[in-house]
Amino acid sequence: MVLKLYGASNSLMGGGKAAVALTLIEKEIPFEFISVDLDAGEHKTPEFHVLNPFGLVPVIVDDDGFIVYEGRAICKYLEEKYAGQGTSLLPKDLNDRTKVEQAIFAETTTFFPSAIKAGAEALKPSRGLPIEQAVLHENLKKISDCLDAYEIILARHRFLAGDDFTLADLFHYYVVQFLELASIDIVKDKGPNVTRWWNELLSRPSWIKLIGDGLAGTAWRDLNH
Ligand SMILES: N[C@@H](CCC(=O)N[C@@H](CS)C(=O)NCC(=O)O)C(=O)O
Repeated sequence: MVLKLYGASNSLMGGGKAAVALTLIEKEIPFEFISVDLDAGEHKTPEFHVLNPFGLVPVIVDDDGFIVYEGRAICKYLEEKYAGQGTSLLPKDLNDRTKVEQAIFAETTTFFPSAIKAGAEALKPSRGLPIEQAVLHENLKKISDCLDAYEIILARHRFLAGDDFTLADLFHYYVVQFLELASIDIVKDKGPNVTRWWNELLSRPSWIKLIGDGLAGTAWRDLNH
């Protein structure tokens, strides 16, 4: 049985779907994408709650039947299980690994929540709702402050936790397309190192392949061939 990735059927390569799909590609793990129609409530059925009691995507069912949900946990599991193949995304050395963990906590607790709140606010008019400017600005400021800290870090090395691309960088793909959809350019007017790093994420070959091939339903199958 090939590993199955359950993710939202919409074309937006966002949330955990992006991070998990990118990890699968980086790790050269064959997988089948199972499209879940969130609008139709396919993730709220008793059958889906067997996969994830929280009724959320992404979820994977590994080739041995092992089920994992929570995007970041899935990526870590894949890295550890398939440590010997593809890109290495977590160092073994304790200090190096702790640098990755610290960058992941900063992403998860600071960068990600601000990006989600800013994007959601900016997209309100598409749902016929007015933007609450104070909320938008508060969260844009939080992103900006976070990127100022990243600027100091990225002046020291190429990626967030050293000179190698790791899960700490990869988790930022959770919001790349969401921010684009909301027309929020987070690196506009930011420092040279943050801009270099962000552009490097956007032009990473695995990401280009994912958005190029992955957005159309049928093309998902091509990723594995
Ligand atoms: N903490 C979870 C969040 C999962 C999540 O919120 N997934 C969204 C799609 S990106 C979802 O399933 N939304 C459907 C809903 O809220 O009903 C993770 O990182 O995997």
